Amino acid sequence: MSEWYHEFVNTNYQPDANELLCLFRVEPAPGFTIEDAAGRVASESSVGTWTEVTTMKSRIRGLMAKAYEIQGNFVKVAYPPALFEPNNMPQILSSIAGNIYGMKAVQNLRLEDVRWPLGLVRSFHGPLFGTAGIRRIFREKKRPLTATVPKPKLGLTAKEHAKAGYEAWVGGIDLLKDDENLTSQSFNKFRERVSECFKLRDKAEKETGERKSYLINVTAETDEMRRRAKAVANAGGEYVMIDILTCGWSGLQTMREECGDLKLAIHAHRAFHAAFTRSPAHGMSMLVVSDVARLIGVDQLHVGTIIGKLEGNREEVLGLRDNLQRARIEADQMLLGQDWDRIKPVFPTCSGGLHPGLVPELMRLVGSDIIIQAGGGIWGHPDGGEAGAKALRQAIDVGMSGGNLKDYARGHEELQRALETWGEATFK
Ligand code: CAP
Ligand code: MG
Repeated sequence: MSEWYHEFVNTNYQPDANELLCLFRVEPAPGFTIEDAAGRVASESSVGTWTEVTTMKSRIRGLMAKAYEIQGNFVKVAYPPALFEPNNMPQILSSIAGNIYGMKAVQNLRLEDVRWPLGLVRSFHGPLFGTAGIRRIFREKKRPLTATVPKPKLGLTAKEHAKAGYEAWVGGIDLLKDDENLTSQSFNKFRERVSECFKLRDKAEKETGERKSYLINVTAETDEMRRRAKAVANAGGEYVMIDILTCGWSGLQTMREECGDLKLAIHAHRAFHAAFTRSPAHGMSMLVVSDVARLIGVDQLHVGTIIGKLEGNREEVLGLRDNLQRARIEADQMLLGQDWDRIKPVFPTCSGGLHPGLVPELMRLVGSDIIIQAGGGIWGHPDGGEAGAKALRQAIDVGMSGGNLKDYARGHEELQRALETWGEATFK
């Protein structure tokens, strides 16, 4: 019995629109050609294994994936749709992002992009609200929405957390946000945090006349997440926040169902992504993560800042923004293209090391149809959180008008103090 991996390579093959396509960056291990590696990737991610088997049937040949294009280290593979169970993301990823990463024949392997056929796209919900629905909640059509995470990340009590939220809300912030590692620890219990924060949220709304909300982190065991989401809905909340990668795609699919029933928006935090998205040689691109999150149906997702404290260059951040917001992605050398059909846009969230001195530049680079999250950039303000919040809104005013930060700061004390503390920056 010989290996049959090469039967999964056919560079004359023309995939059809119903097939799922993957773009892989493949680095063969010593002793293997790119064709060897490409055949193994297509085989082991569809129906094959290391040897021919007597149980093979001619009809199953129709399910074989095909490596149909090899350019340098880039390999495109086409997958017949019957390989996949509609609306079952873990199954799909166990195929196209499963065992293949561990094969000896590849030194490194990275899934760069996926084109999802309409049959699969229509089996997923997509976002419940999406960008437009979220903007309707806040009755805010143009400017970036704002969010803040009270810092330090952990240790504040529920009362202290709520008080910080109140200061930020009356200072002009739209969204209070929990940190990715704050759930229901002894010093800040979830249900106490719900009652304390929504009480002060209602007070801040009355005083400011603006809609205010809270990205409360419900990350936990799945049934507990559902119970926590119910508690948020009962308290009049509009959102839950979920650490989508540490929870896993099954948990997220369950929560999309639950939030659909409860009419709650989902803010997706991507903690853990850099463990497999950062290496350009091995893992999965954040672009594919954003596909999966949009299909399952989060309303907001972190995309990076280009100019903040966390990695993510201009090309990546703008690529994520476009992939989340556009109805259609055109194919090019590194993109397979995507028709997002009726799947709503996801609100890109820029977060990580942001402060007022960076905001106009961030908006020049990424635009204003974003959510801007600043934690340290508000709670590090020398005059406290409310002043920090005001400084952030003032910086956004500069970004919207295209004005000059220093000039505007002369008439705005909070911004002036922020610039004295952190300065301003431009992207070269
Ligand atoms: C930002 C943050 C966010 C990161 C997530 C933090 O705090 O709360 O979790 O932005 O990264 O814990 O670092 P600061 P990303 O505003 O104080 O920096 O947005 O890249 O997913
Ligand atoms: Mg955080």
